[in-house]
Amino acid sequence: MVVLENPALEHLPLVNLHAKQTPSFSGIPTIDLSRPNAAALLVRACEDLGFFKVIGHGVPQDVMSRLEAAAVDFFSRPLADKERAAGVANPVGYGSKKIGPNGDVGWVEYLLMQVKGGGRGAEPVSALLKQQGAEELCSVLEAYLWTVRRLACRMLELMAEGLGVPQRDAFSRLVADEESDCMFRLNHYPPCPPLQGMPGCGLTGFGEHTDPQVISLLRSNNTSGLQISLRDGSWVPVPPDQSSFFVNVGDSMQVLTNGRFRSVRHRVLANTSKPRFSMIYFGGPPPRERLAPIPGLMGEGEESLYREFTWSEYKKAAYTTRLADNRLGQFERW
Ligand code: GA4
Repeated sequence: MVVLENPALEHLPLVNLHAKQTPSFSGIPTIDLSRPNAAALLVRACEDLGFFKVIGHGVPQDVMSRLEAAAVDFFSRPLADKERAAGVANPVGYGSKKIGPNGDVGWVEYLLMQVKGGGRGAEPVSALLKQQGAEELCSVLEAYLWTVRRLACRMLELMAEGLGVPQRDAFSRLVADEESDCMFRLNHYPPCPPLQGMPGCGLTGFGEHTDPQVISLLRSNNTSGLQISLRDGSWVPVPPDQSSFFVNVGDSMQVLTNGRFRSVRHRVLANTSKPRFSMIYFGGPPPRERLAPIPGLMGEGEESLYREFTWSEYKKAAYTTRLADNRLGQFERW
């Protein structure tokens, strides 16, 4: 079993496992992309929760399990090897427990990569990995990123259709461009030792946050831990499903839809018995792209809730914040 170096459990954030439950919550919506009603269901899920599960997605099981196996193999290497192979995260590279530059920590180790051209490669981390003998990880990454980017575009097109936006690629073009600023993250949450003398407390794997990008596509092994926050502030667990994708709306999409779609807060709790592995594709726009509500979506006299900004401005601002901060707050107009 891999144990993170220098655990220092007492310095990691805890969560109250007995927090209030929402009795009316009817579960995570599951959307079959091969069904004709997918566009309408996607829109409803993005408006209600900002989160849904996708089946009928067309990503071959083999690509998903090969990437998982390569990730398991990578994380099983000694710490110094992982740091050498990917570089120490800043922000891309290999990171252990430290998330972002502003003091956030979690019971997690990860590999964070920049994805050039909307999914055509994960340079420069992937070049480094190749030199260090992680060829299988590199080659399967390429196949995975290619299919997952296609899936992201397909869902974004369906969302535009479901919203009645005349331009089919109004959202998808943002993540499909040569210049699109996408990222990819492999996370490993080792099982954490039970917390002595602290009943009702769980250890944070990845603290609560919203994703800054347009859309995020997550796939994990069959270990629980992911939770999403509902509008009333309560947290609900997301039952794991290794053959499906979990999708969340990001801050940029909330802006593009003038608040109709909800950028959902989510977090991961460490599991006491099983390791969790997750892989997340973050579809982001080109740096110079101006983020503002899509004109075709605005009602008569409706004004933007946000002042205009570019993705590069937003990303820069995001890196000055803590994970749990409300990043869009400083861009709201009222
Ligand atoms: C959250 C979503 C993605 O994982 C990420 C994260 C990024 C990082 O880990 O470097 C950030 C975080 C994320 C939001 C606020 C800043 C930046 C850590 C952090 C404290 C890769 C992203 O794009 O934003």
